[in-house]
Amino acid sequence: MMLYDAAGPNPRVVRMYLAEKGLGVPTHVMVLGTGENWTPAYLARNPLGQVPVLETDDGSCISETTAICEYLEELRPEPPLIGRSAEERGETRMWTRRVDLMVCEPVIYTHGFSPFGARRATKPQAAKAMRAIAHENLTWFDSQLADRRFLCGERFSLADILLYAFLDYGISVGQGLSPDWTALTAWYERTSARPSAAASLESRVDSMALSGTV
Ligand SMILES: N[C@@H](CCC(=O)N[C@@H](CS)C(=O)NCC(=O)O)C(=O)O
Repeated sequence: MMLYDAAGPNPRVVRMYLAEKGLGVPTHVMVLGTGENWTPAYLARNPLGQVPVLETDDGSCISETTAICEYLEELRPEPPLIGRSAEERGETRMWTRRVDLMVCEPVIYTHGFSPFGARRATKPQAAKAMRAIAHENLTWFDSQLADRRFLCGERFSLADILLYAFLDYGISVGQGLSPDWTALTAWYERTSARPSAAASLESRVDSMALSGTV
């Protein structure tokens, strides 16, 4: 098994997920923008040239962040980050999908440039609108978190990891937390206090390349 990792919020989701599980996976850290992710060898792993990619022991390549986490969850269900029952899994996937569509997509475009080099489609003229959409959607998440500890109630899940990685990324590119978002800010602080938040920081990428235990 090999994780193709790099800077950016999507790979961070996988690192944070692995840290929550206490799992190590052999990791190849790529430097986006140098062209390493656009070589024929890498495009054979993911024709979109994006990270993360998880290459499994039989040579299959899984890309798309949440699909990688779903795959790992099947191999190592404990501690559960998607759910123990069909109902819990349904609830986690509902929130994960909402975060993906309502937060990840607008947040990634809010700064109007690509930190990953020229290939990633960016629309500087859309940045302002994307920032407004992200703000509106995060205001809705703030309202939803008013009466719960995590997105799935008491249960910390993949949906929280996804939201956290993209909020933190947003903060790093100037889309900070609004002072009006008291519930979301409390949730952010709760999640930041988890060891997996620090363990998944980019400065810690090398230490994630542990001996494979999956
Ligand atoms: N939908 C993909 C998005 C992956 C993605 O955009 N990854 C960024 C890093 S956060 C990347 O590889 N960018 C390089 C590029 O687009 O050329 C996922 O869920 O994994």
